[in-house]
Amino acid sequence: MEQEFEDIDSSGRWQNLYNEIRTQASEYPYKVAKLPANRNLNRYRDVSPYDHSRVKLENSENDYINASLVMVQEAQRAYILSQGPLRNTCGHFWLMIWEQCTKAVIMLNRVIEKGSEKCAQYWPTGEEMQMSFTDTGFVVRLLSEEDQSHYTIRELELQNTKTGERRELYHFHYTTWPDFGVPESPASFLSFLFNVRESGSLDPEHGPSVVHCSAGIGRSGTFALVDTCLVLMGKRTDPSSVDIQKVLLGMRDYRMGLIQTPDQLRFSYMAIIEGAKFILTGYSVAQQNKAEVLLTDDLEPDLPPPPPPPRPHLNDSRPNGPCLEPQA
Ligand code: PTR
Ligand code: PTR
Ligand code: PTR
Repeated sequence: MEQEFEDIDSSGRWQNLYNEIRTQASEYPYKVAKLPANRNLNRYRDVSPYDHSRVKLENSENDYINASLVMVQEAQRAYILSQGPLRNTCGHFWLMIWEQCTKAVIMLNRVIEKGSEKCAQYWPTGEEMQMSFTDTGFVVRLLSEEDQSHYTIRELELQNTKTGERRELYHFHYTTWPDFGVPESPASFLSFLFNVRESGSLDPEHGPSVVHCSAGIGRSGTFALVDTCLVLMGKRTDPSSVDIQKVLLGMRDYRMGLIQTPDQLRFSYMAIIEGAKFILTGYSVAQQNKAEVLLTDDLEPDLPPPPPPPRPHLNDSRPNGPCLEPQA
């Protein structure tokens, strides 16, 4: 994989490779997204969820939300990739999170980018400021907030006012990734990803995590691709058999436009290559967090050769709990 990366770099083929992926990607109908009734529920005219993989709201007059369930069977991963909520869809967004038994929201954009609103402010910014979404009956509170240099981790409480139940969930917010751009370094991104993984939110005993940016395709696609490829490399006896382009094409069957620039594709390769060095040597998360230090300082960490530890196989079924039957 490293050799492949070097070759593409030295021959300047990222644009070609990206174009190939775009032409090879299949297209599917997205009729529901285009119904007149749903017009004001989409942030961008040209980014729609396919009908076959869209997430449906269950307890709502209109079941439409601009979000797609992206599944990679072999990795036992499922993510909901979503547009950044609009002001008039925040209630729908929380309803989806509740119904899907989501444990973490992974946000990769800022509310304001280049001077305009790229996503509604859908969570409270202070512990004293709860937010109510009366259309769907949810109340959200901020329980804690921890700032890192490139991201912020929050704990939120989501209350369903119709049943009185409350759940806690994580808000992992990467704050330094420009749209149509890439994170500052693989290390800062990997530190973020390892934190998300360590929370257990991506594991199959929870519903799918919700990953969003502004359109829910460029940055969100990059995040999902890197995570999935790292899972696959950890599972296979031959990690080098993981074909990044093939994995991306597979994910594009579930949501259009995943990864929006040749440089985001190049960054995905870098993050997968660097991430694999940590995953395959079975480093603990504490050590993985040092990735940031090690890699930012441009020191090649002196790692032992990678004997892939047998990763525990995650259960297919979720244990009994308040979220018994999330959408498969
Ligand atoms: N792909 C975009 C287009 O063709 O419209 C290009 C684009 C780039 C759009 C940046 C928006 C961008 O962000 P902003 O609207 O904040 O300038
Ligand atoms: N039509 C919009 C544009 O090109 O600007 C759609 C769009 C916006 C697509 C943002 C991708 C975007 O990036 P991301 O998915 O990372 O928010
Ligand atoms: N902002 C994007 C654009 O207009 O270029 C929106 C977009 C959506 C672009 C999907 C491309 C998409 O699919 P693909 O990358 O496969 O062409």
